[in-house]
Amino acid sequence: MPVKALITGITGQDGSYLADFLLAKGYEVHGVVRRASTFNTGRIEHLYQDVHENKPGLRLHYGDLADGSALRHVLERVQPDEIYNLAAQSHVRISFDQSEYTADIVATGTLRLLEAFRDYVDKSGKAAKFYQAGSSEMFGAAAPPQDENTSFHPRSPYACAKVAAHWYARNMRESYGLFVANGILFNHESERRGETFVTRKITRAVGRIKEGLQEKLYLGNLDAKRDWGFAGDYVEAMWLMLQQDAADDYVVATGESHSVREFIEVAFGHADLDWQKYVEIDPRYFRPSEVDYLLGNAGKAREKLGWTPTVGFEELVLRMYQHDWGLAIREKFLADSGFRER
Ligand code: NAP
Ligand code: F7E
Repeated sequence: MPVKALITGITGQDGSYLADFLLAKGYEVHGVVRRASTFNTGRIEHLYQDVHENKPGLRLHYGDLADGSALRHVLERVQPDEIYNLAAQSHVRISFDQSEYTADIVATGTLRLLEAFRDYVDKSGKAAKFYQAGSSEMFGAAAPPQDENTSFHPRSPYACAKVAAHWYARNMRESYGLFVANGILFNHESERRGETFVTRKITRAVGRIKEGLQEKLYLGNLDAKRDWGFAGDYVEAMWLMLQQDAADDYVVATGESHSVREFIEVAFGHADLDWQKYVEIDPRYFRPSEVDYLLGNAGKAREKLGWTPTVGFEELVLRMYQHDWGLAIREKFLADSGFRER
């Protein structure tokens, strides 16, 4: 019998890489997807198989972290061995505009799923395991380098909600002895990153500017520093956390930090463009309170999980730029052929 995993947030960046990773290991993967009026499954399209033609390794179920009874139904139906809670309103800037919603999904939504998990383990008698997607944003204003012993000082509604979710998860472990692991992941990026996060916004713009499809790139604070890794590496750390004998909390990071300005310089450098001619500051992208400097110490993950990142900063930027330049070339071809407006 294959091991069964249930992933919330499977249509997101991390969910899609985790699904790739688990399917390659022979897992039966189940994902929770939200109903939307447009397709939201683009990142997992390559994994889709028609249920009528095949016995697919990947199966999708409608659900939402706002809907506790739907989550319970999915758990009962799927009977998973491992649950990865990746679903979230994950945009920090937007969490200032939608703070109650962010709290409902990120904090209370996690609690809903944890409570459903508790009852599911109780009824099924399965030694199922739970991964909670925590974030370096929880450290916020805490001085770098940050590790598992650093105190949280969240700086946004998103980060406050992630701190609550972290403690709900930890409390579930301490109260009931359930296997609940918290990952505290620093920023991780890829060519599947949402296009409003700063790295992808930059690499998309560089490709489009190079192809003459865009003239300017408007950004906010260029001085913020982040410890950026590759998402494909980070989903392996999630899985490793659930393969241990006991549940614990782990920081996952590269141990290298760069400013937004440095990211811009490297990305525009690949296109042989002078970034100063194209980048403009638009205060609308400033945050009411900023996280200035994140730099993770993943010593515990290295020692206990045997995890190390394989993609460094320069390679990450190059990978994203090359992908997005390719997208821009296609976009230009369609525009020049009259199939699409510039
Ligand atoms: P993402 O690309 O924004 O994906 C978020 C996922 O959550 C999407 O599948 C989204 O569905 C789903 N979702 C949003 N609201 C939901 C709801 N109410 N009910 C059910 N599903 C919902 O985020 P990501 O970068 O993959 O990150 C995965 C997780 O790790 C998130 O919890 C994030 O907060 C956390 N995290 C991310 C990073 C990072 O650097 N990427 C670092 C630390 C922690 P739709 O596709 O329908 O929108
Ligand atoms: O911002 C600055 C911005 O939105 C990075 C999420 O995955 O990682 C992510 O959160 C920095 C910030 O990511 C723009 O002010 C400048 O200092 O790409 P970001 P984030 O806020 O670090 C953590 C670990 C998560 O958990 C989150 O879910 O870049 N910045 N100009 C900008 N940021 C954006 N988005 N857009 C700009 O125009």
